Amino acid sequence: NITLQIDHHTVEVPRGTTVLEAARGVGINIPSLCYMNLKDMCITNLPASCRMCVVEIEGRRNLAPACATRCENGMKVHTSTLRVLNARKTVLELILSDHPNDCLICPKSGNCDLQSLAVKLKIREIPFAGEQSTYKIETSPSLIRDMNKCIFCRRCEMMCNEVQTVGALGAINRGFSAIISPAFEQPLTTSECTFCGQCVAVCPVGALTEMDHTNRLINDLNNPRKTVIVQTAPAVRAALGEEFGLPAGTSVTGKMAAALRQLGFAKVFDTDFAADLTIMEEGTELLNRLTAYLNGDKNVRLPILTSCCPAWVNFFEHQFPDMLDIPSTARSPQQMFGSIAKTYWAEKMGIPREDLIVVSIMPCLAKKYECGRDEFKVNDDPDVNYSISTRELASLIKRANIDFNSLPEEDFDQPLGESTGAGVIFGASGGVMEAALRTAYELYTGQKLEKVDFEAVRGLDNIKKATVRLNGVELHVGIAHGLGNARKLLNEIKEGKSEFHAIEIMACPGGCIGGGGQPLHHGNSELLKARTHALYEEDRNKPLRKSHENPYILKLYEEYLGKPMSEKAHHLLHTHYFN
Ligand code: HC0
Ligand code: SF4
Repeated sequence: NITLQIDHHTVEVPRGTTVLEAARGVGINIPSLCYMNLKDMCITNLPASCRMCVVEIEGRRNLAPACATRCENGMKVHTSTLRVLNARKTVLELILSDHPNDCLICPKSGNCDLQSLAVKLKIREIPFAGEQSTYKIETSPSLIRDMNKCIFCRRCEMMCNEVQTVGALGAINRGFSAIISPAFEQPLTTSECTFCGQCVAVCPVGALTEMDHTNRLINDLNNPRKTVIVQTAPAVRAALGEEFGLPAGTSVTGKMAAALRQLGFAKVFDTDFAADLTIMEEGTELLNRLTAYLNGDKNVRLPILTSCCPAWVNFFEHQFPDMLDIPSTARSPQQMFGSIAKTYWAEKMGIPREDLIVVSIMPCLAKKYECGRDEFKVNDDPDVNYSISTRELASLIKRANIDFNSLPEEDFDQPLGESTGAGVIFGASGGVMEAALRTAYELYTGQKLEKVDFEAVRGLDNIKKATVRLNGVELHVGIAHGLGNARKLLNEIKEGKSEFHAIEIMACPGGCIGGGGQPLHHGNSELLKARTHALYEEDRNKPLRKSHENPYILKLYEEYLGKPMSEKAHHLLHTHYFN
């Protein structure tokens, strides 16, 4: 270990620790814009480009960036001398000299690191008046890209290239013209972008934000001719509370349902219901493929890959076009919900399709894009009209003057609001696989599964593995979160080296709980762990924890779909892939 002095603290840290981390460890929050550290995933952004974290080290002539300076024995560091404060102020003034001054109407206002620093350092004028960038603002189904606001921290680039290995964003041009952009300055829509939104999740300013649908929703909720219903994704309940000052990991399922009712939705339903439905379809597909494989059918492709994450679907369609027959054909729970709501439920209620609006609340930005895919429309009417993010929901609740924290706990409406614990854990990496295992085990063996917790598939390890015995058969499953990890598993399949029968993939770190539409995670893995914990707690407390025990799912099959993978189920709940 190394001992050093930081301001008035004597600090002992392991060798290799940076001054920034050592200081934060004792509560000295040295400001930074570009630095990011996803410890559990071994990812750090260390371009040392913003220079906000400079400190004075005794015996050194120049100020040093704390994020890129390793601690040394006996080092004496000062983090807030006059020289340091003046340097930080100048750096910030320089950044602001080429930044639009429109905080009042910026989508990131109130949640912007640059704005907070300007407040903290008491910036009252911007002395370096000069040329300003004038880039066109680019919109896509999921993201808005405003390069006038980019401060070149390169966090987005790191997420897109290192974590996701998508490579849609990179630095181009030089000097004043340098920007972060898809290659050849093409729009995101024609690039390799998957709309995972991880670049948005780490952008410290308003350069990358979500496509906002809140005004559209307010209009629809106030249209007397429309019935507007809502579904909420599993991961939203584990993070929404953060927007109202509740500690990370507070589950706000009941308050969320109450808030949605107050906002004016005619019915408050749950995507978790459709997650249970997904397990019925995907689980059956897995067992069918496995049985055929065990019977020596040479045409059957294993492993089967989950297909509920739209950024992941986008990724394999773009990057592995020769493997489109491996993923499950099951639609995502979001889309299964829309499909069932606009057929089974609408028919039951006597609501004409054109008068029904289905909105989803998602932790995800790719879900916005998924709603618009042509396969999920009937006569040009989307099964899910549009999706709003956890952050957008929080802003709506605030706009409607709802005191979220004092709301009562309310239940979802039935029948599309009933779910088991298996549906809840979909929101965390490993959850879809665990849910599938709970059902596949019982359907395959005909025996009751006593221990429903599959600990091996949980957590933030990059790639997780488990082996489950189904009678005499050993089922090998793998789980990856983050598209870079997914790529590794895909390459193994391509090379014929995959050891798995089934693989779950979610595009975002930690699964949907770390989605691009959640309160920004900024690469903080403790936050992801707390949210994950909230979902497993909710699962543990549910009376039913296996998808095939959901009484309303059983009723849906009985009254409408027949059995899993039936012709009707195929038509309403399955899809195909394109490149
Ligand atoms: Fe997810 Fe989903 S679990 S992708 O992460 O499967 O967004 O939360 O809603 O559709 O259920 C996101 C979360 C969902 C879907 C579900 C799946
Ligand atoms: Fe890259 Fe995802 Fe951002 Fe697209 S949304 S640019 S894939 S990080």
